Amino acid sequence: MDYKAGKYKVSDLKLAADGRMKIEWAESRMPVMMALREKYFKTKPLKGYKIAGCLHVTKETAVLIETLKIAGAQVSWSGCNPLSTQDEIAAALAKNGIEIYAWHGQNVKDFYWSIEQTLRMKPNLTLDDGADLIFTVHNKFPQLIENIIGGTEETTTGVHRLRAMSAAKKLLYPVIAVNDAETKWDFDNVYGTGQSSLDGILRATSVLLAGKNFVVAGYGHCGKGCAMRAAGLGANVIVTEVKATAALKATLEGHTVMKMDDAAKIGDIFITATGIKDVIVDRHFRTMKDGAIICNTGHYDCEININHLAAFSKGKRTVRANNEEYTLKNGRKIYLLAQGRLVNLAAAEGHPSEVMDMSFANQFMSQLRLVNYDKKKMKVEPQVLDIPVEQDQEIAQIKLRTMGYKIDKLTDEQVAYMDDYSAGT
Ligand code: 9W4
Repeated sequence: MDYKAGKYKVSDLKLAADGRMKIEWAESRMPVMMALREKYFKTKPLKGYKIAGCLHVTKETAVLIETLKIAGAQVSWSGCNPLSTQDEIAAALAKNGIEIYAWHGQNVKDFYWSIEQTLRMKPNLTLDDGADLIFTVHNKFPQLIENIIGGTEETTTGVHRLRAMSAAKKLLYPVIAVNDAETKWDFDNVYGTGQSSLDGILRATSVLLAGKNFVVAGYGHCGKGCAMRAAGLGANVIVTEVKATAALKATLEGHTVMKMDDAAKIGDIFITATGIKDVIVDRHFRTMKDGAIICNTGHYDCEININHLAAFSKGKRTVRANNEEYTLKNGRKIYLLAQGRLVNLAAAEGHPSEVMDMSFANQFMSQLRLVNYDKKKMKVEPQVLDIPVEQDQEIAQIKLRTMGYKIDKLTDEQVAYMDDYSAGT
């Protein structure tokens, strides 16, 4: 462990060169973040502001951290999940003078110790993924709140908890719900999870998808993304659902819909994306074909009942990274990927950098918005704030521009026509 009090605690500073190369790769795929650097590196609108962040230490997060720094902020950082920190990234950030406390495989005590270190700078802003930093401030260091102008929150779960806290009048500073930006959740879930889940399956198995029966459990945004990409690679997509409207959408997208009891008998590859437990259970394992591959991309690892699988097995061995072969009591073999955990994170690299580009542009612009309120001496009540529609449009516009696309604009006459209520049809 490399530790310098008040500066960093990371696994191994010698990993910094490798981490820097990965960060540069992410930079080359994150044009919106690069455009924000270009726009703000001279004026440094965040100068004089201290940001404590608690978010997965990945190559994309490194791009966010260094963009905040380039725009003038003083930053201190910890990871928001004990298993998500990439040690080479943490090393590269520490080497670049970022205050960071994060290493892979932290225990709960290390985890909160790291968060507390980031608060020693007495931040003016917090940046969260899961709201642990906000909770730590409120529960353990309420004296810091007088210095804090606001915070931002990245995830659905975090935003949900903060809304509950706000309703109970327990939230003591304003927090922007970055998760609810259209350029965040709509793209993360469909295109990010869609591609990275297929990526995880391929890395763990290297199977041909064309011609296979690919069963997607759940047709929410993530399921839709997985189904779309599997179909693109030539698989026959079968969707299982409990919600009639979602199932109907799946059929109109060209997929087959059936009950899991029926899909279990014919599926070659199964992916769960429901957010519900016990989607694949004992009676399904009993009817599955020899060689079936099963995995999960939902947030919790209870969608596939692994206890049932183990109970119906007579043996198990690891055949490849993130791929365990279960030999069933009926003689057939089933392959479980990433132990039923999120296959896109455990067997691949999560959302591609191009997708994180937009999520983190929302983070950056939300931090800047809070700073601008402060500069204008605007008093914002403690509450969960939405992302303005203009911010979504601006981020989408920059993304399109960097991709080389131009779009049309309504003329004044067209706007007047749309708003005209004087004449009927
Ligand atoms: N990563 C994660 C969490 C747990 C975990 C034991 C070895 C989420 C969003 C972003 O949760 C995240 N457990 C692992 S690997 C692993 C990884 N194990 C379990 O066996 C493996 C996580 C956001 N994100 C992207 O999606 C891409 N860049 C990002 O910043 C990152 C990580």
